Amino acid sequence: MRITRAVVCPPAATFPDGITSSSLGPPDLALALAQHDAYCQALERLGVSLLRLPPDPRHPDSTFVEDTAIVTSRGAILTRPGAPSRAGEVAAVRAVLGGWLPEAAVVAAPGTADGGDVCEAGDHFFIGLSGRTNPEGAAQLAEWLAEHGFSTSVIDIRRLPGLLHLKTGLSWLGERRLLATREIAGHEGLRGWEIVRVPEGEDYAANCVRVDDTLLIARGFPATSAVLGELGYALAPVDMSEYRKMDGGVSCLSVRW
Ligand code: CIR
Repeated sequence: MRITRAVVCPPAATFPDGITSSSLGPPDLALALAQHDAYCQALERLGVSLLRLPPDPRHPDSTFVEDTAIVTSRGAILTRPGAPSRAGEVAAVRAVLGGWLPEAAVVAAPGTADGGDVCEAGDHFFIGLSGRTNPEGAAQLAEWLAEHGFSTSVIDIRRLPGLLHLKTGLSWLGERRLLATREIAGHEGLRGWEIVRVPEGEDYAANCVRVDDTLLIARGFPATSAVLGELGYALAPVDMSEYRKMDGGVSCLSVRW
């Protein structure tokens, strides 16, 4: 799917109160806002029109909009986030998507699912089973995607402690090619796909977003940038330091379609 639109939501004043497992310290809100601005500009330079939600201080993690919806070329499905504190984030995204998409399905209880666990790879979707996306949620996503003509496979990452979401360690680079951390690269669910491994020590760079032939990637990971550059991708680096402190990566800051 060629990406032309994205929903974004800047961090609110409560952003440092969000969920995190990182020990990198609290995020600097002013810097996070500046990084968000630069992220938005990078998407716009790549031809993506943005739908901007207002900051939502009631939900500290609301800037990670990706987790609330999956939008495909054939429709959208709203998630039911696995972290209870994030459940209320879906309404704002539902409202903004409603203006653009005729119908949006929803993940229903007892299912839970986060968009960060859904990796689109053309007509195939990898669905991560994680601490956030449970088997019921993954099954509902798989059923909905199948009804819309997509194939799916489930990748269980519950025993891979370094990964909050599937896409924390996996990104689609186009055609049959994936970028993956070592931790996930050998997963049997990825057999048959060409895997580009993220160089040692740069796992955070595994989460990137492809827009046409350009990859939006985290700045500061030179070995990964070199590998991707050699493969012929144009790179659009963005500063992510403040989002990394809250366990967020490049893809988390937008819902794209
Ligand atoms: C959370 O723990 O839910 C947020 N602090 C980070 C969410 C990152 N989202 C993503 O990877 N799609």
